Amino acid sequence: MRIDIISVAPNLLESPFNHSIIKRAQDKGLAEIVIHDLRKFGLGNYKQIDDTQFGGGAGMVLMIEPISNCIKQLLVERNYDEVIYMTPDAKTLNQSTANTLSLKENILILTGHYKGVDQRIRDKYITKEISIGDYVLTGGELAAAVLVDAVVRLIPGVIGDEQSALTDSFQDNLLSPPVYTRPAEFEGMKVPDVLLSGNFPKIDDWRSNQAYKRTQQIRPDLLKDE
Ligand code: 6GU
Repeated sequence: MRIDIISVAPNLLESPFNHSIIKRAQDKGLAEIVIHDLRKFGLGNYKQIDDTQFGGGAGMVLMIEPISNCIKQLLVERNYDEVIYMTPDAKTLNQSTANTLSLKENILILTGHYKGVDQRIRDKYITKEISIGDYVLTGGELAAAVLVDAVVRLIPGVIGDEQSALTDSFQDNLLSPPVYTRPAEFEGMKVPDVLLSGNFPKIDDWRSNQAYKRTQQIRPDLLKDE
């Protein structure tokens, strides 16, 4: 999968993609992530990329021309299955969206800043708008990093243990059950007997029950979704 990201703060995106599993995915050739600095497409000597909004009001708006020029240049090289705009005024990212995106070949992500982008960019180029939750970040970069992480880890071969991505919290709209490792007892705190029993059908049952109980307690809204 190829992921292009247009950003006004490319430095913010360096670290998240250059470590651990996402780095390994790129090293293995399973994902190619390329960041484009919008400033390079800025207008005039000052490389202007934003301006005050028509109609008045506080905050700067990302201008149409630099973004349009950047997108047009990228479209010369390839077509995109989705052109995604990261913005708080959109539907919230969930596992189902991540699953769907992980099957795509080419994705372009535009990260917003300030008051957002000129609406005409959204109208003309954007095929999907994504928020990562009901709170406001200073820019879309960290949100894009969250999206890319959630998507890339689902590409077959990225996570060693194939089972692992499939049994995540949310893959079945349930939170994960509690997990334990050695020692079996620490300062009087014991691991539930069932997990040490070797009775795997019973262990599966216990995990399902715990997952359901946890979901009911912490995220009852997930049980109502379907
Ligand atoms: Cl995608 N961008 C910004 N700036 N804030 C957010 C967000 C995105 N998602 C949640 N908050």
